[in-house]
Amino acid sequence: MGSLSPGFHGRTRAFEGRLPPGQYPTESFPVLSAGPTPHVPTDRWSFTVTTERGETRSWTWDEMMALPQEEPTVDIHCVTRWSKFDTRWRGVSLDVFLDEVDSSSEHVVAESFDGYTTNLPREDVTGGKAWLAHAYDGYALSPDHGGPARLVVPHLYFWKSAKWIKGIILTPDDEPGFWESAGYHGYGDPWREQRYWSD
Ligand SMILES: Nc1nc2c(c(=O)[nH]1)N[C@H]1C(S)=C(S)[C@@H](COP(=O)(O)O)O[C@H]1N2
Ligand SMILES: [Mo]
Repeated sequence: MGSLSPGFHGRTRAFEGRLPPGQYPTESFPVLSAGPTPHVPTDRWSFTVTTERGETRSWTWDEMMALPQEEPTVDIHCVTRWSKFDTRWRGVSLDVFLDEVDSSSEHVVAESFDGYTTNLPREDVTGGKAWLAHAYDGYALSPDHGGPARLVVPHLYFWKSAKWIKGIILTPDDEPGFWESAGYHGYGDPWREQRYWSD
């Protein structure tokens, strides 16, 4: 106990109830990428929602930036056990995009420019719970952290927050993504410690 600074105790108390089991708080912002960082210029960027019937709706960068913008401040939790409190993003609620398509699918797969995929229930990316974010802490999102735009789904482990997102596919069935096919949990609730298949 003697090795902890007084500030640490104050901080711990302020964040009481906000640290999921098995996690530790960090001030830094680690970069976790399965492969090299793709560089996607915004003039060639687009975001596409595809329905189960193959119908698509796409937005260019400028069209996306003209949509209503939100500034969520949220806690994020990585399955490698770091949690970061009060991260500040700017972007568009996924509701805005999903409201534009006609689909009865209850699952989605997020697809990224690096080939990464991750599956989520539609319920978890609607109702004000998920954003397509293009700025972090007041600045354009850096390529390492998923710029020009990434998914932010703070209530699930951070691997669900696809960096360099290029689209969302609506699927009738749950289709495991990159990490979910490799042993990570299909849903990934940090509060229930759903890290691996066996959890
Ligand atoms: N496209 C893509 N998205 C990704 C990843 C990735 O490798 N590729 N890694 C995931 C993992 S495991 C985590 S923990 C977070 C890390 O985001 P950060 O690098 O901004 O901390 O991004 C997630 N999104
Ligand atoms: Mo991760």
